[in-house]
Amino acid sequence: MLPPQRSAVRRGVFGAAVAALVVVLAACNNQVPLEPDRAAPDVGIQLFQLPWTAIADECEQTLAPNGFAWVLTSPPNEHIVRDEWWASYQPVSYELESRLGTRDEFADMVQRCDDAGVQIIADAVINHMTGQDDPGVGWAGTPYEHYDYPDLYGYDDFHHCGLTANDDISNYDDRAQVQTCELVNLADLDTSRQNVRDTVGAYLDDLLSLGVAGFRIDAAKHMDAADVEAIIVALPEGTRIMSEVIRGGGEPVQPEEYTAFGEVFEFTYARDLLPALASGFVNEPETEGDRPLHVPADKALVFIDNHDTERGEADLTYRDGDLYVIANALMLADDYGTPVVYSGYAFSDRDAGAPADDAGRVTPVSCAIATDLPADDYEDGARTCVQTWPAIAGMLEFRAFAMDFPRLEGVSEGDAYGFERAGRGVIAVNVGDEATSIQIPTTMQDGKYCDVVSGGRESWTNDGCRDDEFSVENGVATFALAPFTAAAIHLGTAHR
Ligand code: LM2
Ligand code: CA
Repeated sequence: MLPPQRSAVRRGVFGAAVAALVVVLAACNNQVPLEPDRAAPDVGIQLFQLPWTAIADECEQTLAPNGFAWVLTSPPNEHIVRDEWWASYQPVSYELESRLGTRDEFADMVQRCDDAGVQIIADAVINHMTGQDDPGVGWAGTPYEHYDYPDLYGYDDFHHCGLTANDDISNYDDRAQVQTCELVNLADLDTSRQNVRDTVGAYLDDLLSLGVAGFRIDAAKHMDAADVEAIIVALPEGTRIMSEVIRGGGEPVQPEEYTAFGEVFEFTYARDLLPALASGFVNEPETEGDRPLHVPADKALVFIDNHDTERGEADLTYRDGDLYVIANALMLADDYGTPVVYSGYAFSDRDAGAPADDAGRVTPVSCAIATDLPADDYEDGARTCVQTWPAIAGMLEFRAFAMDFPRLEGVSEGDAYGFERAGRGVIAVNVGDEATSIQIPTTMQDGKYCDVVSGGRESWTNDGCRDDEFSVENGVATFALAPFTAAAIHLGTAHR
């Protein structure tokens, strides 16, 4: 027997020879290329309550390698001093000092992420200031009162709607209430005033000067779309705008009002998908033309959950392991909208902030060395590290190979479902609690393909598949699937 080192060398040489042979054979027989073109990355990820230094590390170590295009951060500006995560949503000033890091750390993160090819989208809380009735002092030391923020805003810069007893929104069927009364007592900025627009604009410009690519507009529904637009048009062209407009059936304020100047988060997407998955079936979406009750695909940001819905309406979250993976896989394989993956931390108390030091600074945690994910059980406060789940990275790879090719009609077989991205990849899921098999017609060449859900990114090695392998025979892809699993193959995982 050879000493281990030599045998490793031998295998290396042998492997390289086999790889070369495969390339030559493929070329001779005019078979599928092993490296078809990849589309430019488009998928974003929300890294909820993660400090700037940690996001910079993620950009370099996990996000860029796994093919993410951009990160949505939590709000970067000065906020009230409280332990709950939602302190971030009560602005005291626009100084870039928060429990997630300093201005310098934020600037350094933007730079490092940019260098790694990952853009930063900042969460912009511009509808309101704090919800505190008593005077206080913010995280960076700025004193404030409910309707008085030094050098920024005074009493007249806020709406005092006079439409409800305490000026709080109580009726979402009333446009004036939704946009000029207070959302849970948060002092509501009068964004029709030019000085308010200018002050907000100066804050956004400051973030742009540090290199951010754009903004999530928090609570956009609570601002007149014309006001948001007036703020946005003053920004440099190309600034990416993602308005958060929670669709409410029958409500007067609809997401469509906000698409003229940017993208919107389309809450309907998860609402269509998740309840069905959770009860064991998959809704075949309308794939001809626009999807009903959805904004046009090029305006839509789609997501399985976010920091609000994982504490509320989302039927599937990190807690649901397998089904959550299936939901994300279906989203990433889909041809509607731009997917936003969500990565937060485990919690049992909806208010609990991310783990922090004695001074209240949130603890930076790296996901680069996380393994065996998703975990069956996360301890409260543990980061879910969704960006490193092999299934997620594998599906981003699938998307890169398949996203520019049409989504074909789905196939259902019992609790299994799947579809092809024409000629480029096939995904199949089993949302039932029994093993099953499904056959999906495909124009992909006959042959063997490695699964990217179990095997992750680069699931094909010279030694074979890292995990599951599926075949296409006579134009049909066959997937034998364990309960609650997804599988996906694409041209880049072809081998023979
Ligand atoms: C959002 N989008 O429109 C954010 O995504 C969401 O997370 C924010 O709510 C909300 N809008 C305001 O920016 C969170 C959180 C609330 C929290 C607020 C303000 O979900 O629970 O409200 O941030 O921090 C908290 C208390 C609430 C209290 C309010 C004002 O839960 O009871 O109202 O602060 O002190 C009296
Ligand atoms: Ca408002």
